[in-house]
Parts: sequence; structure tokens; C-alpha cells
Amino acid sequence: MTQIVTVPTTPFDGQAPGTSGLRKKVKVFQQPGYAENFIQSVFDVVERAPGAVLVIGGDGRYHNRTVIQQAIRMAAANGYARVLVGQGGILSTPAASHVIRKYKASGGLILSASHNPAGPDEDFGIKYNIANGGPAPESVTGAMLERTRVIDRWLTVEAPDVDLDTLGETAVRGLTVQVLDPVADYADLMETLFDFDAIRKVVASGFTMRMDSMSAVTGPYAVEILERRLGFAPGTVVNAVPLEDFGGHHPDPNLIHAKELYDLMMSEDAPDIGAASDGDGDRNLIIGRGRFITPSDSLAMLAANIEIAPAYRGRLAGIARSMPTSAAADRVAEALGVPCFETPTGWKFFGNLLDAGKVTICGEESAGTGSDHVREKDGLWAVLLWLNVLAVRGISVDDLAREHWARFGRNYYARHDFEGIATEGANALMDGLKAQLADLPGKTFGPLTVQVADSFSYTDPVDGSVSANQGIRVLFEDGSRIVMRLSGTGTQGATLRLYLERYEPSFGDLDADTGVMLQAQIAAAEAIAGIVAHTGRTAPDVIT
Ligand code: G16
Repeated sequence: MTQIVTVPTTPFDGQAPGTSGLRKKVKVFQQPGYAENFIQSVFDVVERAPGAVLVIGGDGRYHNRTVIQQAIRMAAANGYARVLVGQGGILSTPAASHVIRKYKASGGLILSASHNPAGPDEDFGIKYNIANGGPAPESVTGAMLERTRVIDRWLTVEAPDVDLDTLGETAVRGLTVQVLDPVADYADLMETLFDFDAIRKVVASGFTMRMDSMSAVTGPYAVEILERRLGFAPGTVVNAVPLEDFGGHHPDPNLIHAKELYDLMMSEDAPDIGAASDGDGDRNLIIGRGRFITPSDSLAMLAANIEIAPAYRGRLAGIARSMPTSAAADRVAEALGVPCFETPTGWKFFGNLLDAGKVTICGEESAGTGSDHVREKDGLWAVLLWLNVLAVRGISVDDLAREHWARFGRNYYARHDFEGIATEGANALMDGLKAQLADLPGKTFGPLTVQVADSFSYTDPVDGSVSANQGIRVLFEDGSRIVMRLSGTGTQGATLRLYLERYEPSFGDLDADTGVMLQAQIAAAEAIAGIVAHTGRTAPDVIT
């Protein structure tokens, strides 16, 4: 009989899962009982049959191993039969999603704060994914939050730490812990989706790339797939060893934090394609020689070409994008005669659409693209689909982009982030926007006249659940728009995101500077929201 230890506890404030799980400073997670309270709240509310299997893995950041050992002991006390854990505690987020699906686990704990920096003074996070491999939907995260507010005990067993570095099985008080190769299953899955032979052929004939894994989780995956299986030269993957502090980098694959890659791709020494991924491997950045591809455009361009990849031939059912993502994908859907769904920010909102077979590819402006192969966005998947398309079509990234815009027109797009601003100012700004919504239609701001202004609300077409208050949209008569919302992934103060978009038809100016093209929308956002007054900032911290 397993000796279960019941540890009395009291609730911690603020354990609400945000856009993607509970993310806090490491120091917060290090408080005695903090992680345990949250994990027990998860175990208390999630669906599982007796003898269930739980997957545990993380992006390797500081504090990963400590929480994994806590979670294993708690899983033993909470009646799980088996825990599958990645060797070294490593599983990229998409790989964890695949492992949950492949081994029919009841769910998984993914330990990551994604693109946020790591280390003793930085961020940590815990997210729960359900049996379909995807992030828990709001009904489940809501129940978790309720539980964290009343929790009065957590359950564990007395057992030594499990050796996470050796493949194989260990018994922990009636629980079997299996340490598995974190890369193999995922790499095998990728081989079933894409035309590796076609990619190998162009690589052998001189096609080059640089993949920046940003000292985060994708290094081992990228080395195995790109260098070993596809034949790219050793050293193609840089920053390939996952480090507990990500080498001090901010592993967010955008033009600011992947600047070295950007500079290389804009130089004469640029390889054919440059790519990067984030802390936990679900985001991606694609840059061609002299050509940055926005995540919104990447979704549209991949959707338009996805049927080139063997696993997707003849089966594009539909496309989904988050609301702040540009409407470039909508034009592709319209041209291909498939539906396009607009969801709130958060990958969890794609889960039902994917499960129901309504969409095949989804994406977000926040550098996430993925498909129905798992239930998470998938950085390396996006890179491989780009490689597959370029290899088969024999075209450069830049030419593909130009060809796309010449057919569909171009959605000029940018996101301005105002990070770490005072919560009161951020809330006042959003309240001010909401208060103006009814009066905005008909008002003009420079050359722009407001057509519609609303607070985005989503009704899930599969289960009918409603998610209100998902960001403020101001749509102008010329088809351009601004969107504002507060981030749900930050750990300090508030982050205001301003999304700007303007459509230029195929006969318009397709090669202009994005900042110049969006000047009227930037000015309108300031006039409507009073960003400078509310945030004290005269310029965004990050423009992507
Ligand atoms: C998470 C979610 C994404 C979302 C992103 C940004 O990504 O999974 O769906 O787009 O956060 O959210 P926010 O604008 O609220 O900060 P990740 O890569 O952090 O897990």
C-alpha cells in the first residue's frame, strides 16, 4: 500500500492560468507549497480514469527539475499509474503534445514560461494539457482557478528523486516513471508529414540555412532533424544546447531578440533561409534572404501551399487564426473555397476546431503556426513546411512572398508592445476604450473613418461556449484596423499590445516600408486610446 502523505496548505492569491498556463517569477514558484498547490488543484479537477498516464516535460529552464520531482511524487499520491517524462526533464511543447496523443495519456504538465527569460531571477510556468494534447480549455482552467482558491491540502509520497537522465523505468511507490527519448517520437512524426527526400535533394545541391535555437529547447530536435536526417551541414543549428538560463537570451523569435539572425539574413552572407524558435519550441521566425516574413503572412503563405506536403495533400479543411492576426489567411481561405475561423488569442481556442476536423492549419501573429498533427503550435513543424514548399517549388522565400502578394494582395502588419507598464494605467486605457465604443463609428482620424468598434467575443462553433472581452477592435472604412488588448503571458505589471493592419490590393504598392504604410493607423490608435498619457511611454518597447 502506498503511504500517502497529506500536507495541509492554504491558498495563494493569483494562481489564475493566463493565456497559456500559470506564469510567475521563479522566486514566486520557490515559495514552499506554491507549485504543489497549483499541481494539486490541477489533479483535483481534471478528468482521468483510474490508472491514468501523465506526461511531464519542460523547456529545461531553471527550476524545471525541482518541479518535475515534486510532480512525480504528487502523481504517485494522486493515483496515476504511469508518468512519461522526457530525458533530462526535456520535452518541447509540441513534442509533449505529441507524446500525450501517441501514448494516450490523460494529460500532461508542461513546465515552461515559453519565450520569457529564464534563470533564478526570471520566469517559470506550469501548464496543463488535456488528453487531445492541447492546452486545457477555459472550462478546465476556470475550474483549476476555483480550486486554487479553496485548496487546503496536497498529496505526496516519500520517495527519492528519480534519475531523469537515464532512459528506462523506475518504480515510485506504485507509480511507474518512464524516462523517454524526448526527440525520437517527434522527429519520426515529422518524417511522416513532409517530403524529406525532396528537402535532402536541395540540401545536397547547396541549399543552406541557419536555425537559431536560442539556447532553448529545440536545439536537440533541430540538430537531429535538420543536420542528421536532412543533411544540413553541422553547425547549421546555432545556440543548440538548451541552457537553464537560455544563455541569458530572451528566447522570443522576433526581430529584436533574434537580431543576429536578422542581420545575417539581410547581409551578403545570408543562407537561403533563416529560422528561430522560442524557449519551449512552439513559436517560429522565418526570414528569407533579405526578406522577413511576418507570422501572419507565414500562416497565409503556408496555408496556400500546404497541400504540397505529403500528409496534407487534398485535405485542407479550413484555416483558423486568432483575432489580432492579420486577415491575409482569410484571403487564401476565400480563394481556396475553405472556411476561415477567427478565434481569441490563445492556442487553446483552436483545439475544438482541430478535433472536429474543421481546420487543418492554424496560426497566430505571436509567431505560432501549427496543424492537426498535434494540438499545440509547432516551431520546427513550420520551418519544415517552409523547407518542403521551397524544395518542391524551387523558389526562394522572397520570390514566394512576392508571388503571394501579387495574387492575394498584402496585409501590412505590425504589433507594438508596451511592456511592464503600470496595471492601473493599462486598465484605465482599456476601460476608456470600452467607454468610447458606441461613439466611435463615423468619427474620423486623419484619413481614416471608423466603421465598427467593438469588444471581441467568440462563440465556439463546436461546443457553443462563449469567451467575451477578448480585445478591442476598431475597424476603419478603408478596411484597415487597429486592435488593442492586454497580454495574458507577462509576469510583471501589464503589457499593452497594439496590433495594426492595412490591406493593399494586388495592384497596389506591395514593396513599401511597413512603418510608413501604417502611420495613419498608429496616429489613430494614439488619438483614440491615449497611449502616451496612460502608459507614460512615447514609443513601444518592441515592434514586430
Ligand atoms: C501563448 C499562447 C498563444 C498566444 C501568446 C501570446 O503563447 O499559447 O496562443 O498568442 O501566448 O499571448 P499574449 O498576447 O496574451 O501574451 P506562448 O508561446 O507564450 O505559449
